Order: sequence, then C-alpha cells, then structure tokens
Amino acid sequence: MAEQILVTRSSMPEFGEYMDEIQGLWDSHWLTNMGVKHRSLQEELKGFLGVENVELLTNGHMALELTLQAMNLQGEVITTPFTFASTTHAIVRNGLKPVFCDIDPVTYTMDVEKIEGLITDRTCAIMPVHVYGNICDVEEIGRIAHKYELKVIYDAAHAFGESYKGRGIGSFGDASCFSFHATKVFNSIEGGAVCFRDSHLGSALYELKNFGIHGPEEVSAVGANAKMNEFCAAMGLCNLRHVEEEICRRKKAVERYRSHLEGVEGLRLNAVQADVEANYAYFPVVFEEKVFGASRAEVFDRLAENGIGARKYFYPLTNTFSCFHRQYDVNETPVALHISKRVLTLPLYADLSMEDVDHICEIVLACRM
Ligand code: T4K
Repeated sequence: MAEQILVTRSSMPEFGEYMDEIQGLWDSHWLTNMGVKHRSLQEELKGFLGVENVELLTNGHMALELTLQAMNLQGEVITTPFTFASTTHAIVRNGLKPVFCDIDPVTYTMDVEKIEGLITDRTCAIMPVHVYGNICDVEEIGRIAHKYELKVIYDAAHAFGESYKGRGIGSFGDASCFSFHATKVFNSIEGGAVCFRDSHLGSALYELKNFGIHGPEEVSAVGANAKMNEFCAAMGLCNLRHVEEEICRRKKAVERYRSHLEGVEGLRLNAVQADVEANYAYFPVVFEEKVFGASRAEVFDRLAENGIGARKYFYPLTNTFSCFHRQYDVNETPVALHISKRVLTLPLYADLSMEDVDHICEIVLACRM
C-alpha cells in the first residue's frame, strides 16, 4: 500500500544535529526547570519573533491558560468558536465566560464589526485567534480594547514567524500565545510561548508555570507545572535554525495547490492578506457543494479512500461541544457555522512533494464528476 499522506508531518532536524544539541545534557544531568537550553531558546526567540519578552511553556494551551490566570481576570472574554478546543477551554478553565463573536467570511478571524455589540460591563478581555495563520485585524482590535480598557490576548498558535507591516505578530495586544506542537510550522515536540508587553506578566507567568513558587519558602499562587524541558528546548533550537527554509518549502506547496485550485468555481481558497509576511501554516479550502458539484464530506471520503488524511479544522465549532451542555447558541455565529460545515484543510508540510500536491488536487477535482 502506498504511504499515507496525512494533514501534516512534523519537521525534524538531522538526527546528528539534535544529538549534538543534547550531548551536554548527559554531562550536566540538568534536564528541566529552566536550564541552559530553555534560556537560550527563550533568548533566540525574542530576536526571531521581534518581541521584547518571551516566556516558554510546555505547550500552547498552557500559554493561553496561564496568561489568563496571570492577568487575574474575571467576567467575560470575547472570543470565536472557529478554533481548536484549546482557546475556549483556556477561558472556561479560568472560571471565565466565553462570549462568542462571529468570524469574518474572508479571513475566518474575529469579525471586528461585531465586537462592540458584545461588550458588557462584565467584559474583561478579547481573545481573538490568528486562525490558519490569517492575521486578525490587530489595528481595530487594538482600538476597541483601548476604548473599553480590555485586555487582548491573541491565540497565535498558528502564527509563528509572521509579521504585519514589518512588525512581529507577537508584539500586538497585551500577549500572544504560540504553540510549538509537533504539528506546527515551528515545533519543539511539545511547547509553547507567551510574548507579552508588560514585564510584570512575565514574572507572574514564570511563577505560575512552576507551581506558583515565589521563593525557596514561599508559594504565592496556585500555579501549574508548565515548564518546557531541556529536550524540547533543544529540539526548538535545532528547528529554529531551519524554520525559514521550512516556510519557503511550505510556500512552494501552497503555490502548487493554488495553481490547480485557484479560480475553480465553488472552491474558496485562503485569503492572501496585504502587509502580512505569511507562514503557510495550513491550506484550508471551503467547498460550496451546489457550485462545486461535491460536498466537503464527499471530498473528505474520496481523499481518505486514497490514503490522504485531510482534516475538518475547525469542525465542530467549540460553542457546540457537548462538554458545554448546550450553554451557547450556535446561531449567534452563523458565518462560523457556515464555514465549519464546508472547510477542509488539505495536507501541508515542508516535505510534501509537488507530485503529492498534484495527486491530491486531481482527486479533489475529480469529485465533481
Ligand atoms: N490554539 C489553537 C488555535 C490551536 O490550533 C492549538 C493546537 C492550540 C491553541 C493549543 O496548542 P498546543 O497545546 O497543542 O500546543 C493537532 C495538534 O495536537 C494541536 O496542537 C493543534 N492545535 C491542532 C489544530 O491539531 P489533532 O488532534 O488534530 O492532532 P493529531 O494527533 O490528529 O495530528 C494531526 C496530524 O499531524 C497527524 O495526522 C499526523 C501529524 N503528526 C502528528 C503528531 C502528533 C505528526 O506528523 N507528528 C506528530 O507527532 O490536534
């Protein structure tokens, strides 16, 4: 049987490069708790992301969850349901109430026209998502947040290495939370980071990721254990050396996809955003069944029959999850509902060959017959 093509495939450095990076850990026996690899990855990321402050964490989810905790927020957080479970869970697990804003039909990010109508006297923050690496309207969100004195925490899990108008995307808002999961443009196996403006937030995050320990004999907060270990940090250091090449190779695959699928009636490809240095994190395609001639489900099944694992990122919407016991009304986010029922993310990773892209597109287009 031919090898399966999955939605993504982790990029890894040469084995020898990683071995060299971790050699010192055998000598020092220092494996975690903010060791030398942790510190050096943190420093390198500041430069690469163009931000002043970075705090490393075990994963993108803990980045979101502990950032909300560190800000000591109460009340309602405006967010979108067109995202991975993590965004909404981080809000709920902090005892905060998610208030769902609909998404923009072109970028799939928070529809800024609809934010102000959702603000109440209980609103404390906005948590928009740079979904698929599509950048939110950071200027308008910044304006609204300033006007109503709200915190802005970006879920930047998909946005590693991107910039807007030449400025690192992690420098917008009060904080931006990145994921370095194995499936991301940049991975440290598991990992995440928070970029933030206010240095007090850094000290709070540093303590919260280490059980809230303030000093040898003082525990001042109910923290978690969310410290990135040395092996993950070492993987991050290796992958960071190759991430620009990673993005270039992804770009080539995206261009190849576009050469086949652009302009096909009933298919909507991801928006190309002005002033954004993109990272080509995902390749979402929206299938309008009546125009295209086949539904998302048919395309998904046909690809699966051929050993190709496209994914329905992000279906179902988080405001329909059974764990929320019908607390939210999905009809309040009709655009998100429409897109989530029709979108498929096609395989995309640095090692994906042009022949594989051709093959995937052939199968997709043949679904119309
Ligand atoms: N916010 C947003 C918007 C997010 O999308 C995410 C994570 C987060 C926050 C939270 O960040 P983290 O806490 O995860 O750092 C995957 C990822 O696990 C998850 O990180 C990601 N978003 C989400 C969109 O996708 P699954 O359940 O779809 O993963 P899985 O195991 O099905 O893997 C997908 C494909 O990736 C596989 O078919 C093959 C490939 N793969 C997977 C793994 C685990 C590899 O090549 N290597 C691997 O090690 O969630």
